[in-house]
Amino acid sequence: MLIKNAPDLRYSDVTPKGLYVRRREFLHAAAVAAVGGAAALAPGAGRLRAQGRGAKLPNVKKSQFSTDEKLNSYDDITSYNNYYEFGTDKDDPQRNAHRLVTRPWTIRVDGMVKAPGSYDVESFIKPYALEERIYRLRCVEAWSVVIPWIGFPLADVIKRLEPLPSARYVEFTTLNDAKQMPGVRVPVLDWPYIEGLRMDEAMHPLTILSVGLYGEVLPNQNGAPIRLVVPWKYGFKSIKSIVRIRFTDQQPRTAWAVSNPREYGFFSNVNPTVDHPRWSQATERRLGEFFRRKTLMFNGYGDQVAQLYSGMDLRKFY
Ligand SMILES: Nc1nc2c(c(=O)[nH]1)N[C@H]1C(S)=C(S)[C@@H](COP(=O)(O)O)O[C@H]1N2
Ligand SMILES: [Mo]
Repeated sequence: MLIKNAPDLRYSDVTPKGLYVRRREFLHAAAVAAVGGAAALAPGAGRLRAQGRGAKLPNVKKSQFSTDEKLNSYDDITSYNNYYEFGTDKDDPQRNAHRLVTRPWTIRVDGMVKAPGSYDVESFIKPYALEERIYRLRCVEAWSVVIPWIGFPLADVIKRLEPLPSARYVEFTTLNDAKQMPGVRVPVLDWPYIEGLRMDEAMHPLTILSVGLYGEVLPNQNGAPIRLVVPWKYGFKSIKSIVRIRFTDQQPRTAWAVSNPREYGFFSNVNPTVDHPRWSQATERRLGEFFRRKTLMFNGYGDQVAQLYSGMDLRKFY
């Protein structure tokens, strides 16, 4: 039996939650490092989190659009990330994203829209009721995760902003600040990170802007304070830490398609029958699982979204 110190207080009674969670992880990480070997390299294996967990988000409704698949753990979702502004290794975002200052945060809305202007993120999100949306996310690199996002439909935002009838696409831009984001000093992409959707894709009820996950404010490594989530497309369409939303009649020049047009198209719908030039897209590894799974057309959301692409050759428009 453990001999307790007097007074009989647990560490958690006297320490802010963020600190003791980190201390526990530090002890766990130290133990894993001492054991060494493969365990230390497994995704999410007790790596140090850059930050404590976020503030709880109140009044979150459940959604009929959620999958009932097993969720990935908070640790998987926040320690194995792609966010190249903070480095290209999967654990760079969780180590570096604490440098991002997410309040105050301004979102510029411009282009073909009735209500252009700059909005503080707090007032930008205020009109919308928060929902939990449990979605699969399929990275183009053939791994996937199930994430309990919190957010609201992008369609509601677009209706409120009132794009002009001439607007056919929405373009999104991520912050580009070398002082906070060490990765943008490296020319892996033509910064800033830009993504875009056709207007009907942006208005689809599955498309959301997310401000949280697992009941809490979005961790920086997952794209705080606000990011896009488009569950039937490869993960790179789901752009993080948005500072600009632009309505346009031209197809946006998205960062990945500009950097390598042969490998990354504008549409980027999950499609197990169209391989990436350097690897197969037929199967994927769900984080935390050993055996590979078959990748599903439109990431399993075909019943809801296939009609958006009727008559389009999805080999040509990849
Ligand atoms: N600004 C920005 N957004 C981004 C990325 C990025 O590097 N920069 N990576 C994308 C990729 S490739 C994926 S798979 C998802 C990963 O989201 P997650 O880390 O929240 O799981 O974010 C996407 N959004
Ligand atoms: Mo990705």
